[in-house]
Amino acid sequence: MKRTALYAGSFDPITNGHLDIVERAAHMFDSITVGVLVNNSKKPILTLEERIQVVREATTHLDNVEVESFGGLLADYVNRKQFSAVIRGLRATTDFEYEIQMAQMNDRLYTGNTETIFLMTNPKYSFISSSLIKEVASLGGDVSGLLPECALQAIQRKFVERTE
Ligand code: COD
Repeated sequence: MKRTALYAGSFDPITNGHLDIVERAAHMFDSITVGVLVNNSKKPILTLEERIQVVREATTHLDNVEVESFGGLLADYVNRKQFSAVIRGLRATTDFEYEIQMAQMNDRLYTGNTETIFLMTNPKYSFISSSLIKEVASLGGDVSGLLPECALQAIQRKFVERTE
């Protein structure tokens, strides 16, 4: 049986921390689907299409990674596609508290044998978050090296559009 995994998130934008998790998960599974959340209460700066496009561009070097969008309950999407696992990244104990709640709630909702797998962040990416990158970039700070080049360009375009 093929081992398939979902890595879901807002990816607004994808960062090098996210990408590191995708690359490591790609070694562990036959295929990884990066699921980009459609309805986002976090009010994303990038449109859904832009987030998908940027994730696709950032993962072109990975043969077994595909990118899709999903809306509604993550568990419904997982049950429909029958993923073997859902991958999550852990940066700190604060992530853990939120993540374990989500994992346990989802576990009640999964109809198959899907497992949630946590990968610890690479220490060099542990301080990176999409929201901090956006805050620093919006105030003119240098965030290069923290996210893929295509993602950097996408958010920089947004900030330029906003000031025009
Ligand atoms: N290093 C390692 N991992 C990282 C880093 C980093 N620097 N930054 C982020 N990550 C990890 C996160 O911990 C997370 O696992 C993943 O990458 C994605 O991160 P985000 O921030 O882009 O995405 P989230 O956490 O906002 O995504 C949340 C979901 C989309 C999974 C969640 O909102 C969801 O499931 N929504 C659907 C509705 C639903 O089912 N709700 C009920 C949940 S029980």
